[in-house]
Amino acid sequence: MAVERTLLIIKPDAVAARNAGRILAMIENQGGFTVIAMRMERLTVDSARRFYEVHRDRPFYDDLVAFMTSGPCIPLVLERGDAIAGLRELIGATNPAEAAEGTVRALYATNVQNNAVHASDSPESALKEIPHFFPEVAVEVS
Ligand code: IDP
Ligand code: MG
Repeated sequence: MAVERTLLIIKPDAVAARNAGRILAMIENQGGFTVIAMRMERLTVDSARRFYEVHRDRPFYDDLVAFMTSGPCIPLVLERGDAIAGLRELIGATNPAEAAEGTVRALYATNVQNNAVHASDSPESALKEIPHFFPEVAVEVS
């Protein structure tokens, strides 16, 4: 199982609800991920639009950008064997109503938009998303 790096964002809803510490504890203790980089920042509209570029034609795009810029978020780079698929499993389905019991989104998401966290969905996404926030951090594990 290859050691990988992936991007997690603790979204503005989870930060505002003071769930960041609980989510990070799940990531470290239950998920076994190592934190490689972490910062708190409030996204600019330009940065959020570029980050979610793939969704620009979806009806929820403008609302998503407004939500993601509504307050500070916490982007992190995480490392583990099979990190990309493993983190997606730990966070659960996009819609908390469909998220498996015990997943981050089942526990901390409010609805399909305000769903507590983002995680890269593939190696191709991680390759773009890690440098979006952390250009100084290597994507590949050496
Ligand atoms: P993901 O975050 O599980 O990868 P995506 O389909 O890539 O889900 O959507 C990106 C983000 O856009 C979601 O995490 C959520 O915040 C928002 N979103 C997705 N689908 C909807 C929707 O149907 N209505 C409102 N917001 C949505
Ligand atoms: Mg996605």
